[in-house]
Amino acid sequence: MKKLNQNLVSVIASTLLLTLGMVAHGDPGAKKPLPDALLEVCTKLTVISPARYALAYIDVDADSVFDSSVDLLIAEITETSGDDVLSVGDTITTSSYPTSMAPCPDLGDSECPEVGSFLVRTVTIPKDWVVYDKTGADGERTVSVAAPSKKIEYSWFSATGFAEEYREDAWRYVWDSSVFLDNHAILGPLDELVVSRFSPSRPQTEVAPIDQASPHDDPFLNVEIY
Ligand SMILES: [Ca+2]
Ligand SMILES: [Ca+2]
Repeated sequence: MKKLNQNLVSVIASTLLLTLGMVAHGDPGAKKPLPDALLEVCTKLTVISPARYALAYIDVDADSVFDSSVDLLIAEITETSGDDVLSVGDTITTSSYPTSMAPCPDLGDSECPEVGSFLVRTVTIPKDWVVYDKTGADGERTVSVAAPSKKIEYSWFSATGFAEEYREDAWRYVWDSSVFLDNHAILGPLDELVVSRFSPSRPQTEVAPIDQASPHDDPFLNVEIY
């Protein structure tokens, strides 16, 4: 995450220097006085994406790289609290989810018919929630965000040496969980997909549990922790 923030600072610095440099050298395209130039810089800063701490997505073109113009966001956490570390006040954003293990039959084509939509798309992590980012002995990274007593929990698990998983759980009278899991190293190689309409992001479509034995890194789910 530090690397990502350093990149952000680098972009900000470059933009600032470029704009001020144009003003200082009387560039004919930069006739605005300095305050307007600074305003222009501030406008540019607002469109730079905030740092991202965890990401789950459907890799529509199966290239293992998240491109928001092609791939489909499942869920992410981004920096919105202003402290540049994963913390309360950051934002969970959810969007789409796979309803089958092969939601995009024509890879490379952005058509991806077997997807559902979450109804609750944005959560600013409240002050009394617990946030953690840990690395297990097996190298697996986990980012998890939970309400008190874990009555609501969102979790991202990275792939290294274990499973790749995004899940969200809610406790009312029973556990209502939506689970997207690719390549469980101990149980499998096993992929699992189950969607409950009462998990925290309120998926529009329920999906009964689907399992498949697959040793591959399948594109219905990719998880990155930064
Ligand atoms: Ca991709
Ligand atoms: Ca933060």
